[in-house]
Amino acid sequence: MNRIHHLGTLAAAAPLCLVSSLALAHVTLEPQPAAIGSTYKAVLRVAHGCEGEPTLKLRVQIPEGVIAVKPMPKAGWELNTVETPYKQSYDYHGAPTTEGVREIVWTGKLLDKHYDEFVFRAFLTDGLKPDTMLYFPVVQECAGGKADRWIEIPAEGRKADDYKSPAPGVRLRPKVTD
Ligand SMILES: [Cu+2]
Repeated sequence: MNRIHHLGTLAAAAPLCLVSSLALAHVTLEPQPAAIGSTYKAVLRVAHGCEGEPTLKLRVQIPEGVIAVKPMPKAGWELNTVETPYKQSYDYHGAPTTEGVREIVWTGKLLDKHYDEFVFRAFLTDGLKPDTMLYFPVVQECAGGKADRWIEIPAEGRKADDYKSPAPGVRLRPKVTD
């Protein structure tokens, strides 16, 4: 995962990342991988704005099967959540859980020349499939009405690198049993 970020940065005027194969240059998630049946501390990394414009809002969609989501408040950023019922009831440490955060919205300002991280924690329920990628689509809204929609979910057998605006994802590993 040790790839060079944005070779294109030196080519200043060009819209960055449009044809980049450098997945880490977009909005990405770490750490990797994450174990099913555990609480995952997700760190969303925002590497740049939209074609040079500062980021003003980050909207993160929580996929089904990911519950008990709690975003970490961030100094200088307004934090909102959208809470709706899940498609089914999930077991969360023995308690049936039927609703929770499905979308996180941070509103603030991040210049294109800066880097920042947005954190939330989430429980990865047993029904998720090991050895697959779990995607969290993100919409990045920027100044000047610009936006980057990191919502492309790679098809089976393809990688984030194959797409222009891949959703950030985390590889799932099997539940740890003892
Ligand atoms: Cu990028």
